[in-house]
Amino acid sequence: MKIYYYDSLPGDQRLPHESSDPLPESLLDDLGITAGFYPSGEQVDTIAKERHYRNRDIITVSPEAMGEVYESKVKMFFAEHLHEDEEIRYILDGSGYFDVRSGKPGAEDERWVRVAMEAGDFIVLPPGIYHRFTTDEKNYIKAMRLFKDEPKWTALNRSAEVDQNPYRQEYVSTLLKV
Ligand code: KMT
Ligand code: NI
Repeated sequence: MKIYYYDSLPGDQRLPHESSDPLPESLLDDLGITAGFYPSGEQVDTIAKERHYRNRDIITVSPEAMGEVYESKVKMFFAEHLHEDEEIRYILDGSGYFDVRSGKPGAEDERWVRVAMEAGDFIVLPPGIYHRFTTDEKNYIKAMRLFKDEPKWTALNRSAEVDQNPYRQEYVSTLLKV
């Protein structure tokens, strides 16, 4: 797993877009994100149990697996959005990028942070954090998606209205304390 500020220069979203700006050491913590490496799936079972996750599925995002809808799916995953539930992903194979918003909302330091993930990496995004996903230049990732109860797919794309969502407001209040 590699973490850096996204350079925000034009160009395909699947390129690394790595800026050289130094990243604060505690950034993921400050954002309420848990991430790491699990060499075996057993540790996923443990975290799922601890957090009362009862459901999971496995998704492969690639042109082979998705056919002609691949490009539109990749664009959809890349729209900035939030969920009212945690988002847990465990990468089984391939690689891709999770971009998460850092900084105080609306402030100049509200920047994208890119988390480059590969097999064995996991990430837990808190409810209310704005984020997006893309495959990288290899166009292949296989990931486990974990859910507390029913698969809750609802992605709320960023808007003035979603900025006021109670889960968003709650998340922002934790950021302002940091
Ligand atoms: C997401 O949250 O955008 C996704 O689940 C994308 C597929 S998981 C690699
Ligand atoms: Ni999401």
